[in-house]
Amino acid sequence: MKSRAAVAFGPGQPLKIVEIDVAPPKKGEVLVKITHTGVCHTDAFTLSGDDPEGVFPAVLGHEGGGIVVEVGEGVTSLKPGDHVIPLYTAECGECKFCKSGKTNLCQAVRATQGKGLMPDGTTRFSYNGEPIYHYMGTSTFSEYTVCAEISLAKVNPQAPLDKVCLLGCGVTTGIGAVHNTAKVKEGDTVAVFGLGGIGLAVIQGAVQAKAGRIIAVDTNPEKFVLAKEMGATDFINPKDHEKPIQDVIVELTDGGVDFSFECIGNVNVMRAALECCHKGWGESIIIGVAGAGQEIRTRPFQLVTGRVWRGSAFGGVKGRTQLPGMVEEAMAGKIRLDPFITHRLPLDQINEAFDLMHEGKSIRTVIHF
Ligand code: NAD
Ligand code: AHE
Ligand code: ZN
Ligand code: ZN
Repeated sequence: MKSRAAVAFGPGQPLKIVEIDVAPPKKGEVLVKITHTGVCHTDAFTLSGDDPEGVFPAVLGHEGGGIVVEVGEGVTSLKPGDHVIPLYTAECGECKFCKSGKTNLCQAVRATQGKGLMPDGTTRFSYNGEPIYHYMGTSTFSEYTVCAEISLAKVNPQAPLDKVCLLGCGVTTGIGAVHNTAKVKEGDTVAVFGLGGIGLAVIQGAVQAKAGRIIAVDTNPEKFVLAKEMGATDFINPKDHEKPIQDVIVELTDGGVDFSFECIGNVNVMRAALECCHKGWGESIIIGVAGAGQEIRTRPFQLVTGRVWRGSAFGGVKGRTQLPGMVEEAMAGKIRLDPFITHRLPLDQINEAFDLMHEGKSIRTVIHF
């Protein structure tokens, strides 16, 4: 079938809106009509060419919501008409990772997903007869996309897809990192580096966990307005200080924070986020994605003296099991989505969403088809 899509033809190039061909779903696959998609910084990261897994031409997008149109052979858990959120972290329930009870990082389709291919090693997208690659197993920047059955969470059909699409990445990642990865407890002091969609969701999670103090850090002071509205208690612009920002935070907090979250993808900030943690127990969670060749550094003494470095992907959330419940929480007002949606644009204007993000003007732009 034909589908309007925003195609990334090469690194650093604007997306091009074209009509692509989408082949029917094969065994274990599902054709989804995407109604809405957010634009996450990771889409911009991959488009920039910095992603070691970035392949072109590709249909990017991984923060979407849609409706099942057709199911392939053997698909039993979904049927046409079901409302779904595509998952870049699948959940097969059967692999070593799923069964471990220790991680959400299902590996059932991860290898092919990282190559921009469906699990059988081929692509369902083409343009002028030439293959177009998939992205993160989701490719939500297309009116129609094909996902593995295990890469789709079935959600309440009453849920507004133009909002709950944000649970496909940003909001879930931030909230999940607080509860599943860090396990923030009442009264804890938290520092959040980077106040985009991820950082704001961390603040929301920290408020839910009843953190005592939530220190919001960003080089763009305009981001403090929403961070405050979300529940942050302290605001720091590193540009206002001559000292390293970790020293400023350690002084402000009588020795450092209980938890810090890096929500930028800057390896220097990752170091600062670790080093602002309290000696003996402070934990720093890396959420930001850094480019090819980038590495983190600190003195091992930082770890010897009890600080912990962790990472979090999709907030440690198991998508098929847990996302439907998070959608219910959003519908019940327990998870706020509205503050994240600063802009709405039609697919034709998707490049403006990237501009708004790079200019620091948006938190999330939701694209409609
Ligand atoms: P965003 O661009 O909306 O927000 C980033 C924020 O960081 C901006 O407010 C910016 O002003 C701020 N910033 C930039 N440099 C800074 C610095 N040196 N010091 C302080 N603040 C600084 O991005 P986003 O969509 O919120 O994504 C944030 C990061 O999280 C990205 O790296 C993205 O790829 C990553 N991410 C990871 C996961 C995961 O599962 N691990 C999921 C989603 C996004
Ligand atoms: N492809 C990159 C890594 C990108 C990355 O770390 N992705 C995050 C999700 S970002 C969503 O906005 C993630 O979940 N990673 C775990 C996984 O399995 O991909 C690279 O460096 O190769
Ligand atoms: Zn994302
Ligand atoms: Zn699995």
